[in-house]
Amino acid sequence: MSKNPVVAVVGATGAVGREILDTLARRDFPHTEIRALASSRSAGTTVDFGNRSLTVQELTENSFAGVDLALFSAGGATSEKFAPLAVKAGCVVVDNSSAWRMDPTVPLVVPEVNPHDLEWHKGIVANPNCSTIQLVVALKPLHDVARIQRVVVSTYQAVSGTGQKAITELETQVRQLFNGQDVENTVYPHRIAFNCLPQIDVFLDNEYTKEEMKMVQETTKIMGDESIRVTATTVRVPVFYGHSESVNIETEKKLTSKEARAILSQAPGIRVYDNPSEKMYPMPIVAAGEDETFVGRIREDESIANGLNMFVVADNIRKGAALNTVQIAELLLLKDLLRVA
Ligand code: NAP
Ligand code: 3JN
Repeated sequence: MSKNPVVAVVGATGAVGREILDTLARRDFPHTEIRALASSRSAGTTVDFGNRSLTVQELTENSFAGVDLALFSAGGATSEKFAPLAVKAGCVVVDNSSAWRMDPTVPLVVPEVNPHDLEWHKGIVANPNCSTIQLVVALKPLHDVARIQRVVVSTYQAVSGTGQKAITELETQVRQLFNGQDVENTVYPHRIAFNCLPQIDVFLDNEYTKEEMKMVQETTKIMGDESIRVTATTVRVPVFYGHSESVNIETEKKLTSKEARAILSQAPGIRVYDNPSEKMYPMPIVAAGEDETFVGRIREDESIANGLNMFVVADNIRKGAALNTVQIAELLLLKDLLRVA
């Protein structure tokens, strides 16, 4: 496009929306104007954009007039209603919710993995679930060399994945416990402070949670390979920022841990952080506030012929949401795809 785009951030007051604004400013995203949109609850308040303040406007059906690019993070219901209106107004949408992810007409993109899928967008591009993003960033380079046949993943997910209310709930519960007060839980079904919850989102008919099935389905769509078998267990832990994953893979071709380390060291978006003798391995306190996906504890699975284990950690609000969204936007601009076909 000949001019810099007008950009709308939908859900600008939320945990992800604020990080999107910060990421746009930090990466100097070319723009003519940035519009901060949220519900009527926060209209008139301000949000930071670099060293400026933006006044939040209420999201309405007319919000997209003159907007070229809309970055949505206001939940699935808002995306379902407003993304098609934005596209109709001539805007390209990058959507953080699950509303469009499994729609076969919508590309689901992680720039390090399947940037080519952006070419066929029809106005909406979906950003995957945070747990899926960091998983596929680590899987893709290994798949390209050794073909992954099966993935077993268990997650340890930070409360920021649930949004601002959950961050406050963990802080409040820790304070209540230290002050000998009764602990209240409103966001999660049980206390999250000093606890682990093997439930993220609702349970489905197959006894998995919705978060687990998002990981299963999104992974094969992004990797473009339906033959990869994936099984997941997702767990909420009392961490503020940074999702961790214990990942076991079975490959067609044998990879030694040394070979895997070398492949991952060359891969985009990955920082191999793996020196056990120095007690160096990925942790949420290492990855929080960083852009890369950290991979460590790389070792051969001695129980099978061609298997590897690794521990993968990323900042769920950055690479898991805001950064991936902005990277998609950057590619759309670079490839001149900021137009509706
Ligand atoms: P959050 O902190 O609760 O923020 C929600 C945002 O959505 C706020 O800006 C809120 O505005 C806005 N909003 C809610 N209802 C709205 C409506 N009817 N119209 C306009 N704006 C509305 O949540 P979050 O953590 O930022 O997550 C937001 C969404 O992003 C999630 O629901 C999810 O779909 C997606 N997400 C994706 C990932 C991922 O894995 N990629 C991770 C986290 C979140 P007000 O301030 O006015 O209420
Ligand atoms: O719980 C997490 O760590 C990630 C949460 C993501 C999330 C939260 C509420 C609604 C999503 C998502 O992105 O899958 C959604 C949703 O849009 O379904």
